[in-house]
Amino acid sequence: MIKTRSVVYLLCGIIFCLPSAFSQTSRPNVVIIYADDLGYGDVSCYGAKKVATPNIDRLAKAGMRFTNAHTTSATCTPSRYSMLTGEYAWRKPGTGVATGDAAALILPGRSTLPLVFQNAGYKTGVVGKWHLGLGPQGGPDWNGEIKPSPLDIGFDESFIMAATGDRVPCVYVENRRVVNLDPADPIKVSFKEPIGNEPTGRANPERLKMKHSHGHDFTIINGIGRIGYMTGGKSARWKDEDMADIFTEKAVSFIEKHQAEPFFLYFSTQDIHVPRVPHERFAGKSGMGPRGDVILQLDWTVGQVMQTLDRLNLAKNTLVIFSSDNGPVVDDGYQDQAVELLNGHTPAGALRGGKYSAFDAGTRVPFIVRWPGQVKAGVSNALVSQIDLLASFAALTHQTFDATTAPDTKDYLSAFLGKDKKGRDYLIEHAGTFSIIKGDWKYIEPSQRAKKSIETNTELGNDPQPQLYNLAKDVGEKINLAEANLEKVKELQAFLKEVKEG
Ligand code: NG6
Ligand code: CA
Repeated sequence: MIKTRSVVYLLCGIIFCLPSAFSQTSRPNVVIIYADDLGYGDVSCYGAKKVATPNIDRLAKAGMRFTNAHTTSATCTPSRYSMLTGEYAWRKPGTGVATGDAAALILPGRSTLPLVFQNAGYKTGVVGKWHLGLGPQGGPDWNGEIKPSPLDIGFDESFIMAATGDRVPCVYVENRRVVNLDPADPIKVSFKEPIGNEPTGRANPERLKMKHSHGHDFTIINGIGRIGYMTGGKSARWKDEDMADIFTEKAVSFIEKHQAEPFFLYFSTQDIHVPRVPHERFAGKSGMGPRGDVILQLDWTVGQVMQTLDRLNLAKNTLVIFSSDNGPVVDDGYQDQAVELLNGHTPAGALRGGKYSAFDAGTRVPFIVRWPGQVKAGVSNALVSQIDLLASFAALTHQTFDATTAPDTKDYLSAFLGKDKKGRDYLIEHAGTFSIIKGDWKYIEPSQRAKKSIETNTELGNDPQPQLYNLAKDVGEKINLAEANLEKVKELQAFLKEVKEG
């Protein structure tokens, strides 16, 4: 009798608990804070000693810190393309680093990460760096309506810069329009030939407040030479020093505005990409020059988002991801003393290579997931890829997606939530050259490309010979074991071929 009664109580309990448990755990707010060019070793919770990132550390302390999380590519555009579409960028030609006037790379009519959330009834927003092209073939009309834009592929609201801080046009785009544009002073942009007669870094170096070390010698905007020519749009031009404040303010107001409904915010910071121009609150504060200062600024940004979630009582029901789009680079084209003032800091931690590299520092990045009550605090060594966020969040929010347009994303939700500590069986990295990680092994395909970038002083991981590393024993990829393990090389070669053709 007692037994029957307790079973009945138990069943009633389950039935009554279900709706609330279901809604709590299947519709959390989701915020992805996506840093630019932040290396595995650039934050203190990943071992940095020379620079402190207390807010990012606090996020890590309350959440799961991943040690083996990857972007799909060692540069921005392809990493973001893969994360937002669930398709490896290398399957689609033209997804390398995009120019500032590139046409939209992600077109309407396919599954996307924001669309998964939109279909699940979320309000969706993107703030910060886009770098996935805008407008039709031939590029966007900067002086008119910008379409396609993020609004056409799943975002309800958008406040972005088109490409990068170092590429023209140096203006913000809100939804379909350039912000503060004076129609009497139209914007023209060219990446091919000079337009207008504004000074350039090449012709007028005396006008620069930050000199270039390589490239970046076209139109000077705010005292900084950029990639590409721009004329007009004077009232719309950004001031680099204020950019972190402006993007953070937009991210915070998006959260405030949608606090009463589920929301998804893709907050893609311009920090710590070049040009590194901190606000005066951070300038000179790290002792490592602008590169260190913008790490402090990035940490402040993360703190502002966390404070907002606390203030609005949303922290508990918000899943926050913090990560980066590719590995670190020290000299990426400006003389900003990043090299001289590094002061023993190791942006890639114990990893080899960096941004642009087939070695692991190219794609292995900080990755933190915080979701109080749902994700235990700790460290996970699971092998995870940002490409799987689409399928995993579709699983979380009980949505389906079109696997023909998003063929490479897989549901690894339980790995992202820190429950499955193994993650993927294999993972593909791309830096022009392909690599595959499977179990403890990493294979880098033979490549005739340069072994080193002289400009950025990065080991690119290319070698005409096959490379095989045991990451469990040799995370720094120092000892090439290919010759002694030809069977393993063959196995991974065949497997990589299969994935490429699949
Ligand atoms: C390179 C730029 C580099 C950076 C990179 C893109 C030069 C010499 N170098 O071509 O400064 O802008 O493109 O970086 O122009 S990413 O993080 O957006 O992929
Ligand atoms: Ca980047």
